[in-house]
Amino acid sequence: MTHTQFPKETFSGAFKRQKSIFQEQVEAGSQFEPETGRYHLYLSYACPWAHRTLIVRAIKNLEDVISVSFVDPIRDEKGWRFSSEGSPYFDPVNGFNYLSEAYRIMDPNYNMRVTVPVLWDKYTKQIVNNESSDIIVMLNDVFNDFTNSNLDLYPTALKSEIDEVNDYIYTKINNGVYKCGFAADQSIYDREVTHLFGALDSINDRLKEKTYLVNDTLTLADIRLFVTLIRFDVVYYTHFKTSKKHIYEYEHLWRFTKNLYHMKKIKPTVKFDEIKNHYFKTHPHINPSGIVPAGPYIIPLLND
Ligand SMILES: N[C@@H](CCC(=O)N[C@@H](CS)C(=O)NCC(=O)O)C(=O)O
Repeated sequence: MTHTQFPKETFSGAFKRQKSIFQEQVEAGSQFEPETGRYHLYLSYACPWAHRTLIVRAIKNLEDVISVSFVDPIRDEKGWRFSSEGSPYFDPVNGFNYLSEAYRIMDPNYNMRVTVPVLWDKYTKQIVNNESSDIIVMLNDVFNDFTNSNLDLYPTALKSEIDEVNDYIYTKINNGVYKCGFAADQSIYDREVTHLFGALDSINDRLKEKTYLVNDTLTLADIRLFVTLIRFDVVYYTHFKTSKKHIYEYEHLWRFTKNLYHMKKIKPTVKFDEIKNHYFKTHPHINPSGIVPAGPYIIPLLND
């Protein structure tokens, strides 16, 4: 059984996400100085964790400071791959064929999962960090000398509340959908789907009289929630069997999703074709035919 057939983490029946192991920081005075043109993000448009970093880079106007490239949305038995020059999935930095080559530069015996996002240092040719929750904080905090944006998505005064909301949303929603989708028995699925919809109900209530999750200002917490909600109806509802309700049936979650989706810098980061192709074609243990469903036709609903 290869790693794309059945995630290693699921053998106990319950999905456990692997801890990221490259967690260096870009920081003034460290070996990774904040600089323009030095860092690159390896991403997938399909992946919610990578999507967080793409959104923060865009809304902080860091497009000319940090370069990006994308892996092919279909992961094969060797993992995330790139294509040849001219393809949208070409690696312009290192010319890698597989993202695993970056990980093996760090450790020739690396045998854990090869994940996106990866923050790569073009100067020293190494991975700085492969944990999205670290990368989005760095993008918010340490490149401010190189951008005209004064947006602060993680203000000091709100940090503890943002962290608290993030923990809840990560465990119950961001990772909660995977726990439903990769549950290997009915009782685990039943438990996880109950937790997931309990959390969606409660976040829907939290947003009742608010536009954003914390202090009614856009923060990292909103972006972390958005990347799961925007994938929910098109993929998770069927593929991960999170089918008690659509997000468009939740008044406040849907308003929140539409609001973020329509932001000028966020909309171009959402690629539904890539999202659908990736999930439905990359997890043969839960979708052996690899057939990608036609609907739902979400864009008209988002535009409503
Ligand atoms: N902790 C990581 C998780 C990243 C992650 O799980 N990425 C998935 C794609 S959505 C991946 O690359 N999976 C590859 C695999 O499991 O083989 C983060 O948040 O950055």
